[in-house]
Amino acid sequence: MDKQMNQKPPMKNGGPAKRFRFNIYWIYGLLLLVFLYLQFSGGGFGGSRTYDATWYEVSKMIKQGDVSKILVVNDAFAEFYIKTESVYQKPEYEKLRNPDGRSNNSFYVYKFLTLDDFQKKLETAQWEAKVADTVGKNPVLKQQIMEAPVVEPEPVVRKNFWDNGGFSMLLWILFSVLMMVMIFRMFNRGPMGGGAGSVFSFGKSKAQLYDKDTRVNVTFKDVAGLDEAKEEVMEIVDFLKNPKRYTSLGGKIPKGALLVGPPGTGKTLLAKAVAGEAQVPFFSMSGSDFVEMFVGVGASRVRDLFRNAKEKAPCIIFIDEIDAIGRARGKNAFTGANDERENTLNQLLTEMDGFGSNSGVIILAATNRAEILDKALLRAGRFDRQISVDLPEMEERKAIFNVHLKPLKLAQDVDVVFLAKQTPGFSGADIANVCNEAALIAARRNKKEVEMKDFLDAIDRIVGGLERRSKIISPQEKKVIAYHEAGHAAVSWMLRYANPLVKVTIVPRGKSLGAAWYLPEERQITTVEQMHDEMVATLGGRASEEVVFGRISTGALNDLEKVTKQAYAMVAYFGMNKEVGTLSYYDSTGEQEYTFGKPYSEKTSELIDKEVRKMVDAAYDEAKEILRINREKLDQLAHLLMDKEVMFREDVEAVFGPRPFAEDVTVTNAMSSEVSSVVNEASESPVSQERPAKGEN
Ligand code: NHX
Ligand code: ZN
Repeated sequence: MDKQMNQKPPMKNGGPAKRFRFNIYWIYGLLLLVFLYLQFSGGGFGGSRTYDATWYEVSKMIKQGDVSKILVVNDAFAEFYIKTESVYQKPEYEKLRNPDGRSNNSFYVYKFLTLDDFQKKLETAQWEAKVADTVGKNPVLKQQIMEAPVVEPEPVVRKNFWDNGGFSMLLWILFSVLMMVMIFRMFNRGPMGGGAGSVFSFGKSKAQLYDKDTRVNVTFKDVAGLDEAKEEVMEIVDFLKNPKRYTSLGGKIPKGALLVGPPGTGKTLLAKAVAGEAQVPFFSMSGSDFVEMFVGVGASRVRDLFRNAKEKAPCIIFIDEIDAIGRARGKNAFTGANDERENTLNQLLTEMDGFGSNSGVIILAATNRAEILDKALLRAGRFDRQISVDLPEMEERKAIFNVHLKPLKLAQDVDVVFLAKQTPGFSGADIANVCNEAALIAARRNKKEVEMKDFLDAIDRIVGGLERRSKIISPQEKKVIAYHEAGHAAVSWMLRYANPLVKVTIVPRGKSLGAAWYLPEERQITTVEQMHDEMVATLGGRASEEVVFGRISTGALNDLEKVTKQAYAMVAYFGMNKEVGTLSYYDSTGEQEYTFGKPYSEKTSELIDKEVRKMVDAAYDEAKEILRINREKLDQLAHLLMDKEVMFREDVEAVFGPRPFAEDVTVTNAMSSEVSSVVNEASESPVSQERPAKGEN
């Protein structure tokens, strides 16, 4: 179903041609040969078994006429073979029988002291047997019996594998096989069987090649959303298709472009679409494929990759997760492993400079953190274009949903627009996951079609984790949980800038025991008021516990963590605190993170702590105040929750009445002029902490 994420390579085509390939099966074959050799050299494996026998036992077999053959091996011991019919008729030979019920290749071994002695004993026994047989027989029969041939011992010379140093030879073979296995294991990291996985191409690039035979069949039509990125990338396609147009004016074709964006937003898909549109060969590999524990391997893989690419030019090289090799050099220089990565990076830089810019090889690379890449990679002439691939917005999500919904059997009630609205912050991969999960949920419920409810449950599951209804929660705890969540709901309902509530649940899910779900407004900037109200709403849970029970719990851990971080960011990063001032201690370069301590003095540090504390205290007091004023409504909500476990926006509305400022919130969504006016308002008004209620607890 999933064009965006799971493009499987149509075919693997790592190295040049299929030549003699060494793999683990050769070793198995070798072992089998050794085994067969042992089998036929009389090493004593296989179906035939031998049993040591005393003279008493052997002579009894002779006297009973059961012996079919006697072999005297190397003048050292004798092998007594028993007639097959005796083996299967007489119980004393049971152990010689084979499961097939017919054959009989096992025998008794009698070890004698001297050959002479053995022959004498044998003759005596055979004579005794005849004599015994003749007892009570008529003379003719007696004569016949006495003259009948006896089983003559046949001398055989057998070179014994074990006695001729066979054991040490076997050890030696085993040892060398083991060594070979170990060596090939070391060389054979990565997928077996592919040309690139074999010993002979160690140090060759592991890039997957998509060319004429295995053409990439992704085009821009398959890429939903990402309109700006597509436009940028379209230019690259044009470079590859009509290089003349650009070079004739003296321009140079760019060497590379960097696709930057959070995971799952479709960077790889976009790169594939470029190759698909341009109809050129496409080399794809991951940055981590270059990294190997052996020295020089990464660099030689880079060299090999570029050599292959130049042969196929014009073409595209795509390096996924380039941060694996492109991280800034010279950091954490204490580990030796770093050097290898630096070599690889240096080689990559050299190669990018090395080929003429008109040779028609364009390098696309993807990363989710451009800022940690080495500056040398980003300078002009290398990855000088950065194409940002962002999380999809409403309309784009709608388009992505449409792509992924196509293969599903949908019920009438599925509303793409609603789904897109309910999934802010989801990436393309997340949306693909939602669609798939919805189909699985519907299948589990034995439905013929995927319904809207399945989609909503899938979204819940992806956001909040698995439901854990089996978790045992005492009535006491349930009450606390219900009041905690009802607190969130009540406080957020009464706050002008808090995010609109979607639902509240006290069904344990993932790691949390309950949750209030909001629909975050999709906005680019956040005002002080919005941050403040969000903090108050987040503290509503703990505030409710305190107001209702006078006793607080550990359950607010996540809430407090979030609030503390937010307050800290407001004070130290966004310059939103009067005392600390319009300063930002944020460091977007990420360079001096470990070298220096905090970029402010001890005094400022104390001030920041104090102001953060003040801010959170004020928000907490505000939350408690709201709850005290609306105590009955809070009780109603909590009891509703304890009854139903889940509560929706409408239920809260039924208790509280329509949200006081609802219309203000929805307006800011659409028009950008509206948003900017809100910002102006924000910057004029003082940091809003002069709200009331520093009261009794
Ligand atoms: C726990 N989790 O881990 C339980 C399962 C207040 C109803 N003990 O704010 O789930 O209580 O609005 C060690 C000690 C997490 C580890 C205490 C990890 C506490 C979520 C917090 C709902 N919804 N909180 C919320 C929640 C919790 C937590 C801890 C811990 C609850 C609350 C976690
Ligand atoms: Zn909470």
